[in-house]
Amino acid sequence: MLLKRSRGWEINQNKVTDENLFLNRRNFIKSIAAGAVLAPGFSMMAAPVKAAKIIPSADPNTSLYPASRNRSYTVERAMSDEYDATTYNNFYEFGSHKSIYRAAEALETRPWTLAIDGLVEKKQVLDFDALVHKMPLEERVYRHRCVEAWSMVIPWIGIPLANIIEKLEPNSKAKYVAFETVYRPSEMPGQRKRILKWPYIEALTMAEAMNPLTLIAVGLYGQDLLNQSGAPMRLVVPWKYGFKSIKSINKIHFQESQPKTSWNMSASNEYGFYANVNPEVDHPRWSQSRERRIGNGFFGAKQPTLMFNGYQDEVAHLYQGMNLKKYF
Ligand SMILES: Nc1nc2c(c(=O)[nH]1)N[C@H]1C(S)=C(S)[C@@H](COP(=O)(O)O)O[C@H]1N2
Ligand SMILES: [Mo]
Repeated sequence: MLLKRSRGWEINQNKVTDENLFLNRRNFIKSIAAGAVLAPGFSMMAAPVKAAKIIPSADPNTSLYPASRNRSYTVERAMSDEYDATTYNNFYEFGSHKSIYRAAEALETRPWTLAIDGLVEKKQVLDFDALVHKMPLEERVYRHRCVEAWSMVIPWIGIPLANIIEKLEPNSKAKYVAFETVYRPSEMPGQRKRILKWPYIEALTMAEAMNPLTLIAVGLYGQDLLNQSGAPMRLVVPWKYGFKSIKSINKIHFQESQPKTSWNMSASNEYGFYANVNPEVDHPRWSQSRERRIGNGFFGAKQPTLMFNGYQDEVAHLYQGMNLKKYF
């Protein structure tokens, strides 16, 4: 393919507020999604080609982006390229391969509601746009590690989950919080297949949910989330394998018992409830001691996996005294 990669984040760092640059990059990705990007000069030759379609952002909250970076959360590794982060994705609702970014355009992200129920004072249905306007947004650069042993470094924009939970007032019986992705087989072709038991469900202990690292992401690379990244809101739990970071959430449920979660139900010997990144606990079918950095090429040098994905200081206390080989 003749696609030109956008430059690395570091190079563009001081252009973070350059709206045009972002819009151009974003529209570039969206026009690939619309199937309309051609090599320059190629359009004359190919007969039935659609004109490049610029799809405007579906997000009415563009004034909220970019958000200012919280410098307490930075990563010594280089930022991943936005192109990689938005074209190499896991989102099984749209297919069990990495190139789901075109298929994900079918998801209707407005209006979007978030239902809050279970053991909580303020049971309610929130409107996403109202929520995102009420809570201050911040940017945080986090490591992102998939259980498949690849990794990226991503600048998320989001709201600490604890700030949302405090407002909802869960009662003292609530020990866990579960999250659900929308169930819309008409828009999500993967949900018409039994790859997983739909809808996708993930969960955290209350202590994990309240940890300052846990984020509800509503954007990345200075803008709102694209569908493939889990628009309009997804979880980001950077010390756990990526499958815990559930996308396109429309329900949060507080409960006393440990929720049944999608990957754990499909193969509990491979995908534990905790799923903390741990170089010493291998997946039954592959080693977790090293990881492939997306953007380095398939044969690029691998790097060592970090305990709790490098967030040991922030989260190790949550698991003190636990046998991490048993509770993996
Ligand atoms: N609803 C839903 N959320 C999901 C997934 C999914 O298939 N469906 N995949 C998970 C996995 S395995 C990973 S690694 C991350 C990938 O996030 P990214 O595509 O933004 O890198 O999303 C997670 N969230
Ligand atoms: Mo993953």
